[in-house]
Amino acid sequence: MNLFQQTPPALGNQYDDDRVLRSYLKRVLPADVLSDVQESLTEMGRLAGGELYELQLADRLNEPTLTQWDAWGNRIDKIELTPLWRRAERIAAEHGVVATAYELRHGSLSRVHQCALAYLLTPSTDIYSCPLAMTDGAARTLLNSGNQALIDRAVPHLITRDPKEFWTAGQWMTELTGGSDVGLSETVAKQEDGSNTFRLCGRKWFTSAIASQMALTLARPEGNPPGGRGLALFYLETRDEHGRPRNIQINRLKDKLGTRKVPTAELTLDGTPAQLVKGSTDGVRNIAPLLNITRLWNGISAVALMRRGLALSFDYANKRIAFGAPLSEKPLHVDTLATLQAEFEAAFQFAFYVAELTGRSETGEISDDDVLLLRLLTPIMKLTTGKQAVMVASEVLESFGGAGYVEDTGLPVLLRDSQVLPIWEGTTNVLALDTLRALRTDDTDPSHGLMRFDAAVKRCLEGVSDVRLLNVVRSALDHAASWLAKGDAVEAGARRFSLTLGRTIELALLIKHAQRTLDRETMNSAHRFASVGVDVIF
Ligand code: MFK
Repeated sequence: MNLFQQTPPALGNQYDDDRVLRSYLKRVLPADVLSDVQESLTEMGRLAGGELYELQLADRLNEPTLTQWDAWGNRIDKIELTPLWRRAERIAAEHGVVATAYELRHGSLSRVHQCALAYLLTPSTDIYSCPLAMTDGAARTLLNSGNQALIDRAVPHLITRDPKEFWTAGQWMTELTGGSDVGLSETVAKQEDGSNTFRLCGRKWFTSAIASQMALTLARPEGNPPGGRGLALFYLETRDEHGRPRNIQINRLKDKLGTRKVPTAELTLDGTPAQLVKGSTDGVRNIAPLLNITRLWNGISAVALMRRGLALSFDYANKRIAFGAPLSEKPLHVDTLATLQAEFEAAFQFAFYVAELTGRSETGEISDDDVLLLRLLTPIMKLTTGKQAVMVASEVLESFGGAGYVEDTGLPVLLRDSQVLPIWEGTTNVLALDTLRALRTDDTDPSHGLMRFDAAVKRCLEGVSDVRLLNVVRSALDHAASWLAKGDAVEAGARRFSLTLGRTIELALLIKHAQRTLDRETMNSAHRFASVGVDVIF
């Protein structure tokens, strides 16, 4: 009997095949820099589309495990990672997926190079980007803190390329009292007599990637006032020289919808030794550099997952015959994918623009105005791309029909993993409120912050003559300004306002890219994105 067999979707070299990434890097990197980084990206693209993708499919049913007790009744709280994550850790270290941003081989553009590596690695590792993001954020936070002893102790481990020396870092903020309202944290820090060491006591409720060697966390030194200002930022190492937890109990691993390779845990800190990172107050403000780096990673992960889904879907469309022709020849299917592609390209330009600004802020090649712009764009980018990733992942699954709903195709995980992106590192609503706060960072009048945003958008449009596209952007900007000026129900509308800003700057960046590269496909995506619409205020 000759039964029909469907050829499954396949991946090639994920760098070579990515028109959007290659065209973007060609525009922003000087030719000598591009030629210098090309080899590392080709290699990462090869791993992502080859060895790692195969391992990912084979590792599909494996999950991290927690063993709390040994055979003799000793509490050990041992975490075992899956083979995919063990491989990912080694590759990440050797290929400098954190290190590249700190080696500064190409100045501020090193951040762009690093984000390109992360973008290629992420979708084949079931969110190994989580520990890498926190590691990167911890390195940045420690370096910004000026605490030389902790910098000397930890940063070399966080930014090394040697897998034997490489540490990852945790970011322990969330407690039962709140993942968003961190100022309610109940963990107490007691100073040991006559020493700089504190002992932390409390419960951390949602601590991602618990296999890390160190963590940055918040706790309230005894006698400090309530709220975020009364918290302090602490550094701790999770295990002693024998590998035993340092007065930390791992109560259980979370049973989550997605990110199931990430060992996310509930912890009890029972006298955990820790050191102050920077002062004994203002913990929320002091941990903010970490938040901003992980929010950048969130956006890069969002575009990376969108790209993975679309790479598989476009490939499948050439292989799947329905109603007499491949899906790639069916106008409705092609139109559907083109709309998703436009969302992805718009999100891509935004996430990498924030990477550019982040790089410039780290090397000091940035104006005061752009520092404030970066502060504003980071939450907007994170919230906008997170929503786009979920929508695109859902549509990608649908583009496969029933196969997209079946676990052993490896497709459903794309949707489950994307769903975390609008949740962790600040939900859409919390970041919408942060957007309002960031508009006021240098001034009590938020319209001044919005004028800075307007100026950034208009810079993208210099030399653009397409009246239709210009009108879409201008009308969204005008609507945002008039809505903000009205001043009523600002909090209730903050999500729609922030998403409008996000989609508007995405369109402007897409137009800029099309204009500078004269790339017809990008211009088509810009028109399609504009047609879908950027203004969601009402
Ligand atoms: C795929 C890769 C993704 C990475 C994966 C990582 C694993 C994920 C594990 C987690 O989910 S960890 C938990 C993540 N949690 C959050 O992101 C918290 C969400 N909540 C917020 O962001 C709230 O807005 C916040 C906790 C910051 C509000 O707290 P408060 O106590 O009301 O703070 P407040 O008064 O707004 O701000 C205190 C100071 O910090 C202010 O400065 P000043 O003291 O000078 O006035 C703020 O301006 C400053 N600040 C707050 N957010 C900032 C910031 N500064 C710079 N950047 C920011 N983002």
